[in-house]
Amino acid sequence: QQSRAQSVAVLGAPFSRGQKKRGVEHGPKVIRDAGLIERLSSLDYSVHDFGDLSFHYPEKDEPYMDVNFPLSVGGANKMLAGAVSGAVGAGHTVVMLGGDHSLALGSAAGHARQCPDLCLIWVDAHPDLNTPMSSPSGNFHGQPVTFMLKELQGKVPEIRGFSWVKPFLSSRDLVYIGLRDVDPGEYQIMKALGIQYFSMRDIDRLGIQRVMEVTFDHLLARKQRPIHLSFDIDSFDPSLAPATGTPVNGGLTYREGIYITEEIHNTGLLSVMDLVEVNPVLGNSREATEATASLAVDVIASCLGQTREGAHMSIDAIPSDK
Ligand code: NNH
Ligand code: MN
Ligand code: MN
Ligand code: MN
Repeated sequence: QQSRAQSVAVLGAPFSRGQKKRGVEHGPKVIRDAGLIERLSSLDYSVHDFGDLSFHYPEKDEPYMDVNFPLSVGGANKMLAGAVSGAVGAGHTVVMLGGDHSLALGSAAGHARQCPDLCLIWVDAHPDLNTPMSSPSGNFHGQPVTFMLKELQGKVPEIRGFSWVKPFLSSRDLVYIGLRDVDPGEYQIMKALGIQYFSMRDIDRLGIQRVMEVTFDHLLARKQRPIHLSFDIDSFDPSLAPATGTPVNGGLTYREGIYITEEIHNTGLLSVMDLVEVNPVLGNSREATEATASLAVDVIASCLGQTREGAHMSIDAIPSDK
């Protein structure tokens, strides 16, 4: 049942206009500098590093309702969608390095072009389910899921830069894990659509093992399908991932985070993953930044089969002195 794809494509998306803090555009660089490519190569994948996309920005990009930089965000995501779709189509398992979480829209939309039956696991302190009317911040990184959901079609305004976006996901094909900072408009949508979610409180009650079991029952019991994992580093406790834009206390432990990713790997169905919101400028020290980047590498490696038991290593024979 381990249908391991032999090749991984790494795609950097140095984009930060989905929020207001500078620095998150350096995420791809610091995650690479923390040894990502070497780690993936050691897991017997052939690793194709596609480098970083280069985005161009319109000179004038006025806010539209509660969406800042609509043309930049729409354009970057459109370009990313093409790149992800191409890489999945070429047979790669894709690792998208953000950048801020607005990029999940393009990443998942591109994935859906190749795999219309994908399901989405969103690991985050936040559901990123605000609308251009409900966003408290005007930051699109708090809104990308809204634009994916078929049930919300017609409920969100048309925005310049977003005409290419067609909702592609049913709310029943989405599970949230790690939530602990939910805005009123987001809560309303989660409840109205009956979205399956596991808040940090749910993880406290059920344990992470049960959470993953119910997650896969919910998404995969009816049929096996490709998984899109969108992993926001702020799902972790800020003591582990300090270098991020909107840290929230009481997050995932290291072991909970790694258990989530190990279980996702074990399904054999991971097709595309996003690792977003690593912002090296926001670590209080070099150590804090490096710890966050190195955590990101651990998450990605674990998604791709690194185990805590050594089972990912291949050995020919027990060394002997003969
Ligand atoms: N919910 C807030 C907003 O809409 C914060 C979102 N920030 C995130 N999301 N980092 O994952 O702006
Ligand atoms: Mn997020
Ligand atoms: Mn978040
Ligand atoms: Mn494996």
